[in-house]
Amino acid sequence: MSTHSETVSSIYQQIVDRNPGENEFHQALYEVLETLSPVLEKQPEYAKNKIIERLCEPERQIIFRVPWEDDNGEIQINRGYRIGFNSALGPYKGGLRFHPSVKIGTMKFLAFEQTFKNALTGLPIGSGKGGSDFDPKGKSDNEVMRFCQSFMTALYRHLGENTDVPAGDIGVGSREIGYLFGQYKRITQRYESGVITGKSPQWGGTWIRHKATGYGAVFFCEEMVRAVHNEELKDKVAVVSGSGNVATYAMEKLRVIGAKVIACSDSSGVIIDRNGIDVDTVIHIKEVERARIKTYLDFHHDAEYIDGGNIWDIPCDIALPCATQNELQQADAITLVKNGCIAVCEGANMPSTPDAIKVFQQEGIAFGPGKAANAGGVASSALEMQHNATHGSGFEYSEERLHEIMNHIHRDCCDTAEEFGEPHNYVLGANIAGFRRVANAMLAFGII
Ligand code: NDP
Ligand code: 2IT
Repeated sequence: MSTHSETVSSIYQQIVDRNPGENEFHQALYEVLETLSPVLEKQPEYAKNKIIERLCEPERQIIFRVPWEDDNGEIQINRGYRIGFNSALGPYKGGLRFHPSVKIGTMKFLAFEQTFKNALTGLPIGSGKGGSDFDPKGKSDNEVMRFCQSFMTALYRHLGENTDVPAGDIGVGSREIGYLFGQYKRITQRYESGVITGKSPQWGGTWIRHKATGYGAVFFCEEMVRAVHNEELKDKVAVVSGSGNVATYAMEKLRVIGAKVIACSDSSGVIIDRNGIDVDTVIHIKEVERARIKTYLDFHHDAEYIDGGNIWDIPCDIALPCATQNELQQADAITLVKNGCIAVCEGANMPSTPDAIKVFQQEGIAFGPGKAANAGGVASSALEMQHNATHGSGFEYSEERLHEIMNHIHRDCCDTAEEFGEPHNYVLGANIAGFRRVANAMLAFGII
C-alpha cells in the first residue's frame, strides 16, 4: 500500500467513526476516496492542506421539525433536513427528497455526491441536499401543500439565491416546487425566483429543466458507448428502472434516437412492453393519475406486468438505473453481463452497489457513474439560476446547451481517466476531475 492509500484509508475510518450508522454516506465516501490516491500523489498540496478531510465534513447540517395537519384534522410530525456540503464553487445547490426512507445518512450521501457532480458541470454551484421522511404517496393535494408550507416555514431563513438553492428529487416535482416557492415568497415578501429551481416556465423556470436529467443521461450514455465500444444507441434494446422524472425523460430521449425501451418499473413491479414503452402513457399515469405503473396495462393490453419483478433479469443491450440508490446489486450485474448488456449508465444517484460496479469494470462493460451521467439536471438548474438573475431578459437555454454540457463532462471524465492511466474508467475520471475543481477553489480560500 502506498503512503497515499494509507492516508486515504485512515481518513475514511475517521469519518466512519465520526458518523456512525450512516451507511449510505460511508458507501459514497468509500467509492470516491478509493480513487483519489493517485491525485494525492501527483499533487501533494491537497494532502498538505487536508483538503480531503475538509471536503468530507459538511459545512452545515440543519435538522428541523415539520408539523402539519392531515385531512382528518390529525397532527402529523415529520423530520426535515438540509445539508450544505460545500460552497467553494457557489451557493449550496441540490434537490429535496420526500420519501419515508430519508435519514441523515441519505441526505449526506446525496449532498456529498452532489459536490463532485456540481463541480463537473463547470458551473458556479456548490453542493447541498435536503428533504424529509414525509411520504407524498396517497396524500391529497391539500395535505402535500400543508406539508410543503410547514417545511418551508422552517427552512426559508437558511435559503437565498446566493446562499442555498433547492430543487426537486424523489417525491418532489413541479407541484411541490410550486407550493415551496409560494410559501417562501409569502413569508419573505420577496419574489426571489433564483431561490429554487425546477420551477414551471410560466413563473421563472426553463422548459427543459424537468427533462434535463433523463435527456442528459442518454447524451452521456451515447458518448460513452461510442468511446468504449465504437457503437451507436440506435436499434439497441434498453431497460430503464423507475418511472419517475428521470426515467420518463431518459425513455423519451432513447426513443427519439432510435433505441427501443422495452421495460420500466416502480417499487412494486416491472412493466414489459415489447412494442416499446409508450412514454406518454407513463407521463399520464405518473403525473395526471399519480397511480402505480401497473396501470399501464389498462392502456396497453399487449404489455406484461411482473409484480415484485426484477428489471435487471430482462435481457438488454443498455441498462439505465433511474430509480434509487443500491437498486442494482452484484447478482444483477452478473445477470446483465450474462445477457449481453454492453453499457450501464446511472440516471439515479448511487444505484449500483460497489460490488456491482466491480463486475462491470472487470467485464469491460461501459459504466457511467451517476455523478457524471445525471449531472444534466443540476446543470440546467444552474442555467435557470442565471436566467433568474437576468430577470428573464436575453437568455435562451436550449437542448443543444444541455447536450454540449454533457459532452463536455464526458470528455473531462475520459481525459482524466487517461491521464491517470485508466482509460474508460469513468468512476475514477469523474471523481478526480470533480475533486480537483473543488479542491483548487478550496486551496485558494485558505483555511476555512
Ligand atoms: P421520482 O420521484 O420522480 O421517481 C422515482 C421513481 O423511482 C419512481 O418510479 C419510484 O417508484 C421509483 N423507485 C423508487 N424506489 C424504487 C425501488 N426501490 N425500486 C424500483 N423503483 C423505485 O424521482 P426522480 O426520477 O426525480 O429521481 C430518481 C433518481 O434520480 C433518484 O436517485 C434521484 O436522486 C436521481 N436524480 C434526480 C434528479 C432530478 O432532477 N429529479 C437529478 C439527478 C438525479 P415508486 O413510485 O414506487 O416509489
Ligand atoms: O441529484 C440531483 O442532481 C438533483 N436532484 C437535482 C439537483 C438540482 O439542484 O437541480
